Amino acid sequence: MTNSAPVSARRDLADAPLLAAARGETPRHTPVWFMRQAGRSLPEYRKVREGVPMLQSCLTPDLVCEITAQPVRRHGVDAAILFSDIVLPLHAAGIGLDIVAGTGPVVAEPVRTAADVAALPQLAPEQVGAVGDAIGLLLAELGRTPLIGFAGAPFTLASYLVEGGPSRNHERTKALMHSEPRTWHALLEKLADTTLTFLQVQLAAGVDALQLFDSWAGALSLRDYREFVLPHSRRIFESLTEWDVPKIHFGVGTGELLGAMRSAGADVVGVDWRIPLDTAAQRLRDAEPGRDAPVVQGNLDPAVLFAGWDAVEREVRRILAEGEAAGGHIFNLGHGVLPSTDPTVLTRVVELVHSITRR
Ligand code: 1CP
Repeated sequence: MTNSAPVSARRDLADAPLLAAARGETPRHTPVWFMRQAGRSLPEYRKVREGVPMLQSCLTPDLVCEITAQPVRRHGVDAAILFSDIVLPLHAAGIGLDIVAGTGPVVAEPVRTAADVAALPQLAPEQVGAVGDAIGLLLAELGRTPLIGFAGAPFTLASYLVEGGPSRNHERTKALMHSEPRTWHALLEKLADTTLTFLQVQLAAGVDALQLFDSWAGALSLRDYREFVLPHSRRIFESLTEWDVPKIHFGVGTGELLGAMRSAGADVVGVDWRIPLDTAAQRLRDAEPGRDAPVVQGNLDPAVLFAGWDAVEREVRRILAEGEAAGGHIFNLGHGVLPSTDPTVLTRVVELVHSITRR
């Protein structure tokens, strides 16, 4: 796919707080959005999803457009994130998997041998054409709110494929990595290609920023991350440098990996609640002393949203102060919105972040 023609489709949102913050500039207020803001915490989401399987929803452009826009309308967040899933491109490529309510992605035939890896189909752009169509609808719908596209990073996708579903310890994945490194690298190379194709379709359709989710990378030591994962995630970022949009790299429990994750080529590093943002930023500076000041995203513990407003406000203020000390900051949770979260608390968090940081 070429990168040239469709760039003109991109909206000029230079003053949007999310994009200014991601570029290291001073936005008019600290931008705020929430991972998993579209979805199960919203009654309007549950209503439109009734009777439509998850993967089918992700391939139905008007439904994707509606669900993606819902949290923007309700909360006034500074960005929309495309309603989709990290396993969608695997499904679209023809890999047998389903998203099972209450469990998550379940793979019909887990990938565990060199022959399994060789037989994995690759994604063709037209197989996710519906996602491009949904983005086209969204650019008209969202006005001046940036749209974040996303994909799963090769390690996190590999974990679902090798384990066959969600995993606590990733033991089969790590066993493959250490016992058959060539098969492992072949698998990650294929997954990186699929992720790249999925992101290029989104970029060509006009997304304003993107986030690479390596949600489960925090299960790895820095040594293993560097050897078995980083080269593949880096290839993804490097292949996208021509697209002048901010690129965010996020994982859970990645306090020890932050420097490596930025060095993959990210402009913004997502941080979970286990490490203060100013400490995270210091680690990023120490890891790459020659680079521009880091921009961090995070990191309110999603469980704190259940603790009553006084606790929420206290934590939001602490995080904003630590974000200020960090340098550039995009406010978010440290991981996704939990399904039973009261959405009115999320709206109040947006209002609070905006009112405290308005410049
Ligand atoms: O029927 C349903 O409603 C299914 C629930 C659901 C939803 C709403 C799943 C299944 N995925 C999604 C949407 C989704 N997935 C979004 C929507 C946009 C938004 O953020 O508002 C995004 C960004 C994702 C990405 C995703 N899927 C990640 C990375 C983010 C993260 O949470 O770390 C991961 C790990 C997945 C896998 C997945 N899909 C669904 C579930 C329940 C899971 C996690 C399962 C597990 O614990 O391993």
